[in-house]
Amino acid sequence: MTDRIVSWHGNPSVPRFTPPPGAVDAHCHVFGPMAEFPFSPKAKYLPEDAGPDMLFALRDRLGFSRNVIVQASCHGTDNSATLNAIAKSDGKARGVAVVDPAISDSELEKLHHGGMRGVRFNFLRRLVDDAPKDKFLEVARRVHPLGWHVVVYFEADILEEMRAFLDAIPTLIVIDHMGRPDVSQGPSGRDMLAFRSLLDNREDIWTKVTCPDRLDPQGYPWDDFACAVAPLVEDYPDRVLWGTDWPHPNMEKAVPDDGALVNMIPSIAPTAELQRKLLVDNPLALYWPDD
Ligand code: 0GY
Repeated sequence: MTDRIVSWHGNPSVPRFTPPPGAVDAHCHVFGPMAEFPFSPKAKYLPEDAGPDMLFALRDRLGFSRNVIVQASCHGTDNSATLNAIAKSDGKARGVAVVDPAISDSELEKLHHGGMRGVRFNFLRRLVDDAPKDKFLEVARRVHPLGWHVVVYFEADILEEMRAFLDAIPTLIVIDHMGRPDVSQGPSGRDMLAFRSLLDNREDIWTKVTCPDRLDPQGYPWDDFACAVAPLVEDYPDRVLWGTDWPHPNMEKAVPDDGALVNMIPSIAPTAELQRKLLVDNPLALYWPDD
């Protein structure tokens, strides 16, 4: 790993679709700046800086009001870069942390005061060296009293082996990118049906209907994604979140235009009511419940 990579669009378009007032980009990250917040020695990719000023400029350009910043794997379990971005946001950002299972209670409290409201468990082998389910469960039990939820990132090929683990989590669960289904199978394909069965098993499993650029091999305009995902939003309108995924880690070979990502929101949430739930009501309930 030598060259630092750029995985985001240099000049994203201003979207034609206007998000409703108060819209939240509920899945995005910051990278560095490295001079202040070095990357983890275990990082699997080494990005250029994509710090809070860039993120907030994008938020405004896209017509959003707030961000949920998810600690990216390249920063390991040192949440300083994410906390720094939250602190600079004037209350317009909250976060999801990644923690060492040995973290102390007082460190967890500090993360809470810094704006963290969830913890992420990442099961992607290309991103992390290990994903110890027993230790993750212990973390989930410990963050429960803080009112946090757990964000779980896994791919469709391990969905079956995730069931018992998910069942044992005591908090609300948010699954990243719908567990990465093969959207070309369509809305009733094997992957989507298996994913729906998770949602049907527990009312407190939510998901992010995100990343057409990652999930649709046909590419822009991501029609397979829209076709597979719109019925999910319609059937589970109170349990879905949306985000840009900026700065699109590992997407340097197929960088999406963030404006185009926003333009496709009506393809998965066609009514004003669905859009309000997806972009405003649901993320506020999870990340700003006191507002
Ligand atoms: C995402 C997806 C990816 C990366 C990360 O933390 C990360 O590095 O989440 C990925 O490469 O699939 O949600 O940003």
